[in-house]
Amino acid sequence: MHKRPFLFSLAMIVLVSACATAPKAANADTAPASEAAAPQAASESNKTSEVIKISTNGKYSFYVNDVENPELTLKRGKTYQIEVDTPGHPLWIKSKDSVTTDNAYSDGVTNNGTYKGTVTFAVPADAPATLFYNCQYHLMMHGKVNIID
Ligand SMILES: [Cu+2]
Repeated sequence: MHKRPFLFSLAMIVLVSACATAPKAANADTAPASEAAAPQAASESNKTSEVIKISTNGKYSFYVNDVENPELTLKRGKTYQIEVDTPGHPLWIKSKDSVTTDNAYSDGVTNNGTYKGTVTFAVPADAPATLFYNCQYHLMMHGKVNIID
């Protein structure tokens, strides 16, 4: 007697799941051609979040995609997961290009000052046009952060 209700429930779950995913698939099939043909770059920049990986490559510089101390351009209203792997070089988002923990920019920033982990930066609508990323100890490990709309 106990087995049948269980199997029935299982069947219902499968049925409900199938129904829930069906409309999505149908929409994808009927998406307008213009939308389907949207350039890859445009859809990338329109995402609400993005991952940025920062390392040191064992040197006294920060690297993003193998570029040394690059200028970063971030958008207001977008959230960035900055994956930091820079042992010995705590990374800070700052309002002023500087060493130590001074001038940390904290609006929308979680885990600022890490060297191993993720600094999350949800760029506020009122963020200034220019910020910086800095090593806590070495001034030559730094870069400019351009904030755009
Ligand atoms: Cu450093």
